[in-house]
Formats: sequence, structure tokens, C-alpha cells
Amino acid sequence: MTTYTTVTAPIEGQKPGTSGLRKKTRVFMEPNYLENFVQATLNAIGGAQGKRFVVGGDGRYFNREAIQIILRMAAANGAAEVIVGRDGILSTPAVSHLIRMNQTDGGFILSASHNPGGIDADFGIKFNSENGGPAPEGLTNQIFAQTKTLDAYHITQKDDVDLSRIGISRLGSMTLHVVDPVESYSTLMQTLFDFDAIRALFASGFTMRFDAMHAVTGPYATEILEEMLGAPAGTVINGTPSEDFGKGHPDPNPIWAKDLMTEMMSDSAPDLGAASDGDGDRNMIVGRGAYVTPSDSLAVLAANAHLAPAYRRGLAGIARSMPTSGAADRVASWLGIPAYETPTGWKFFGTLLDAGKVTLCGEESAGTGSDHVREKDGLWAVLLWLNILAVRKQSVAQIMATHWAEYGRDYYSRYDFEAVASDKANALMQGLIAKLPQLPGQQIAGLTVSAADEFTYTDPVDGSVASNQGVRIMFESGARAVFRLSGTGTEGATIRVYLEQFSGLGGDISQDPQTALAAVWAAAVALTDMEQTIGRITPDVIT
Ligand code: VG1
Ligand code: CO
Repeated sequence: MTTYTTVTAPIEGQKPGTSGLRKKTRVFMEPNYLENFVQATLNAIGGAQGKRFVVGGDGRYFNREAIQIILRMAAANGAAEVIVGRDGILSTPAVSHLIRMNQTDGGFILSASHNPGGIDADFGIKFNSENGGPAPEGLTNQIFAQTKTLDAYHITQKDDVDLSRIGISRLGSMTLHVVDPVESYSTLMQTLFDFDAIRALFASGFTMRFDAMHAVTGPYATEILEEMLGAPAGTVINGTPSEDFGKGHPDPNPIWAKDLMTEMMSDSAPDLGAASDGDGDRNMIVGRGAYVTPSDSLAVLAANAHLAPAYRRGLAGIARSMPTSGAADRVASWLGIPAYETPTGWKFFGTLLDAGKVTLCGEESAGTGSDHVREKDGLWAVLLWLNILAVRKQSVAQIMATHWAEYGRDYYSRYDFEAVASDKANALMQGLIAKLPQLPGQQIAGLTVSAADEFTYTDPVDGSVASNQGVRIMFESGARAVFRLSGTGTEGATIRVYLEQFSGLGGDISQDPQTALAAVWAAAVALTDMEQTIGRITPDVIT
């Protein structure tokens, strides 16, 4: 087998600190582009000689080609073994589990998550470390540094390998292990949840709709829900991964999972609705006539986790990303366990999970997970909900009403402004940051600011510091507005405004969320002079 060394071209635009690289698919298809990122990553981890990796992706356009390139590069760089999902398919949580279970040196995930797929849409790649979690900041900074000095990459010239059959073969001196994408993951789920109780729930006539959004969770949900747990055929819809996700946007929220929402709000709604994103790490939960915000879902899962076998002994702690509502903190305080507030992005949960400081983690963007892997896990959250529903024998709406009655309700919504010119988005943020020291005590659109800062996080485990993680404005009314720029978009800038209003204990929990948030939204608009700075105050997406 001949190993070729090819001169590289620079990778443009990769942001330091991001756990992966997301770009237009055509950019990834340019000569040397993907290769450069892979070589930079292998260099950053000290080379691939004798190492073992997991590789898989969400099935989007260019998934197969990218995996063939990575396999040939791993072989040329001296890797000992690569474990790859059949047909190149693996969900993000399944990769995390395979890395941990097989104690490999890490893994590559091909996905742009919730971004659309196709030749004219988005592609992405991320590297997860040997703990199964997204590469930490230190490593991503090294990858970025490598991309600037890289002058060559190594690849073997060989025909594509057959990934359609499970089994072991060789690529040069490297062992190639093609595995069933679902098997190890479904085995793990059986150790966490009471499958008998969930099976009995379905047998009793409980109905569910799981929208896999033409993305990677289709095979996982079909196997686990329909085959193992006895949910009727047809419970899983859009269950075959397609290269362009059926031309959809595999983001599990009320906007992009609109058909599911319509069904759940109709008279013929099943008992539970759920959806997952492109790479299977996010989830949406909706009961009959009752949408559950991701922030509330984290809180309810935390309050009820002890009903599932894996969490019977309680939780060590709960972590949420900063923009996520305070609902989970109230549960933590009632349980008498620590609550952590981390920057956006799952990588910040890794050290807390590894140190055993937290058991559950969650983000307002529909990511929830636990210490069973080091990624958020869409289907895991759905199964935990099912386990809770099987034990409590109440509807989702009843569980929510009881929860709010006990803890109060954190009304919550996120407003996204997409494809904003980068200079305008930066001007909005900089203008706001400049005002922060003067804000406490001021009245803004009728609300009094109690505190205002730019979020800086010091990791309690390794002491690393992440600054500039978004702006928080707290109001005396129990409201909060958070502003940050998205790190995952591929066109211009996306401004995310996160709005929150606590009802207070014993307060009104029956309002329409947008009504409850109207005052804090008015304050957010006034604070940023939004009309002036970006020329619009109507968001593209409200979730
Ligand atoms: C978004 C979400 C964030 C999530 C990230 C990756 O980031 O807001 O909570 O961790 O996507 O999720 P941003 O920077 O666009 O707000 V995924 O499912 O794309 O791996
Ligand atoms: Co995702």
C-alpha cells in the first residue's frame, strides 16, 4: 500500500474554540479541505500511530465520501484500528458510547447537527476525545494552530472500502471494524431504564409519535421503540436517514417539527410526541396539547430521574448552560444538590461529568443528557420521559402542571435573528457590553435592572476560564434577558435573544408564554436599540 503525502491549502474561517468545523458542503468538497482538518486534528493529538478511533456520521450528503477519506488518512497516519458504523451511520451519542466502551483514542463525527444537509446545504466534522466528549477548548485551539502551519497530509491511495457489511477487515496494516450502529447503544439504554415498565405502558394502549426528521435517529428509534419496547409500527415517522433530510431542517423545535406539533395539538393527538435532530443528540418533548420547553424538560427529568433504575440512588448535581432557564436550579436546590451554570456547548459539561460532580446536564436548545455518555442524547431523554410516564401513569400535561405548582414556572422563549450582517451583529453586542456597568438600578421599558454582566466561566474542575460567553441582564421582576451570537451558523451572524420570566412560587402558571415574556422582550429591544442597530425587531425563529 502506498502512502501519499499531499501539500495542503489553508482552511479558511475555522473559529478557534469551536468543537468542530461547519461549512457549506461544497466547501468541504474542495480539494484538501476535509483532509487538512483531519490531519490538523491527528497532529494536534500527537499523531495517530498505533491509535484507535471511532468514525461515523448522520448520513447527510458527502457522509460516505468523507468517511472513506478519513479511513484512508487514519491508515496512512499509522492508526491501529477504526470502528465505523455500518454504511457510515452513527449518531453522536452512539459515537460517544463506542469511544468509551472500546476505550479508543477518540472519534470523528460527520455532521452539521441541526443544519440542513445536501450539496447546497451544510456539512461538518467534529472530533471527540477519549472520554467520549467534544474536544475541549485546549485541543480545539491546538487544532486551529495546526491548520495554520500544516504543510502536508498523509493518505493511502486505495479503492473505497465496503462499509455495508458488519465485520472485521484490513486497510493496509489498520484494522477496520464495521459495527451495527444501534446494537451497543440499545444495550446501554437497557441498562439505564426499566424496559419492562415501558413495554407494559405501550401494551396498555399508550400512543406515541417519534419524528426522526429523516435523520440519524430513525434506525435507533425504530429498533428501540418499535422492536424492543413494542410500540406499534408507525410510531416512528420519517425514520430513514436521507442525504438532505427530506429537504427539511432537522432541528427538533416547534418551528421545524411543525407537522408533529400540529398533530400533538389536534384532537387525535397521541399521548407523547418526540423528535430528534440531524445527529441524534437533541430532543423535543411534547405531550397531547402540551409543549415542554427544553429548560422545563431538564427540570422535570431531574425531579423524576430517581424513577429510572440508573438514577435510583439520586443525582450528584445538575448542570445547565447559561442561557437555559433557572427551572433546573430550583429542583437542584430542593434536592439539596449542586447546580452549575456553564457556557453554551456540551464540551463544558465534560469535566463536571468526568469528576462525578453532576449526573444530568441540559441546554435550552433541546440537548439533555447524563453521565452515561459525554454528549447530549436525544433518544435517552425520550426514554427517560417514557420511564417516568410509565411509573407516574399521568399525562405530560398533568406532570407539567404539578411541577409548576410545586416549583413555580419559568416562562421561556428564544428569539433568533438569522443571517444578520456580521458587523451589525457585533455592533449590537459591543454597544450592549459598553452599557453594562451603568445598567444596575436603571429602569428599562418599565423593568428595573438588578444585575448585568458578560458571562465568564471558571471551570471548577480544571480551573480553565472561558470569557465573552454572552450577556446576562437580570431584572428585579424575576425576568432575565440573555444575548449571544451563535457559533454554529454558516451564513453571516445569528443573534440569539433568550427571554425568561419566573412566575414566583404560587404565582400565575397558566399564562401564554409570549404574553408572560412581553415586558422583558420590550426591555431587550430597548436595551439594544435593535431597530437602529440591526434594522429589525421581528425574529426569524421563535422557539
Ligand atoms: C447551538 C446551541 C447550543 C448547542 C450547539 C451545538 O449553538 O445553541 O446550545 O450546544 O448548537 O449543538 P449556537 O452557538 O448556534 O447557539 V448541535 O446539536 O449542533 O451539536
Ligand atoms: Co445535534
